[in-house]
Amino acid sequence: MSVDVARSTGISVTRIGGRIGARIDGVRLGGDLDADTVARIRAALLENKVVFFRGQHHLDDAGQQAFGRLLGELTQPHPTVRSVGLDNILPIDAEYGRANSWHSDVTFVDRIPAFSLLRAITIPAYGGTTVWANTAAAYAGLPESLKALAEKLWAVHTNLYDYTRHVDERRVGGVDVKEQAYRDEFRSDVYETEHPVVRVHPETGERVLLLGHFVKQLVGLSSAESSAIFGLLQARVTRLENTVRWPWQPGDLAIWDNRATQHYGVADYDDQARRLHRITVAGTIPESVDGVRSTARAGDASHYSTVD
Ligand SMILES: O=C(O)CCC(=O)C(=O)O
Ligand SMILES: [Fe+2]
Repeated sequence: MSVDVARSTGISVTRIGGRIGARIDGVRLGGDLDADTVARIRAALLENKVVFFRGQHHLDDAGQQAFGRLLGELTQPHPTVRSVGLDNILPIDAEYGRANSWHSDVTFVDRIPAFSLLRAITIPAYGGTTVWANTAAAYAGLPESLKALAEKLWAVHTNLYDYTRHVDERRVGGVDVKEQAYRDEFRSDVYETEHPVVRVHPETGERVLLLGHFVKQLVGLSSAESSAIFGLLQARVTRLENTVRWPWQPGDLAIWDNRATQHYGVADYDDQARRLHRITVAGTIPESVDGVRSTARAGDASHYSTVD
């Protein structure tokens, strides 16, 4: 475990996993943080892929957004889900659905968000943790043969794909009305984007695997071939050694580098209430190792976030 105390700001960064995850202490988050502290948080985030802050009870939606803007321009809450949004906030509420499948956020558009900031509001008495996986470490750990294969592959990501496969087991045979309305809205506009399976991270230069549950098919392969190769590479991402799990408390804030991680909300809290508020910082359009950019095949995400 490494503890690194910054001279000027007094914040400390403590690793909590071998490949991903750090807790940051000694900082009160808000829109008024000095540039040095923001730079240290950003550096810790890029290095550890997900960082956690405890005890940020003073933060409200406005404070979360003001802090988020120090990391970059915020996106709209979501490309299609608007009715539940407050300003730039997307509520993540057990009432609407459960994100219990591995994904990076919003990969079905061309401009994948750079960072997601999730703040705990109502947390169940047991269960409801979230797990993150490091997609840069997953790439780095591949044998040369699989790196070479992955670098040549492209994948079609869509918001239509597979969403219904992840029905909460309690509701098999009938999806609850609120949840169905949320899903219908989620799919109200169809987005389809071709992304490279290996992306060059725009800030760190690392190569990362860009996969997750919005992938529909690998370009030029049959469905059977796509699922076999997707399964092989995705399993490298989600290996337990490659992950960190966070037990939420009210007042926690997590920030992840959405370009270098996937995450999974563990749906093991029965009927208890659970609510968190998410904002996302705008990102750029991915580039392959050959410098070829992702292409939108359907849907225009220009209202969601601007790209340079
Ligand atoms: O509910 C969770 O733990 C994860 C939710 C999620 O996928 C997100 O906030 O992007
Ligand atoms: Fe997510």
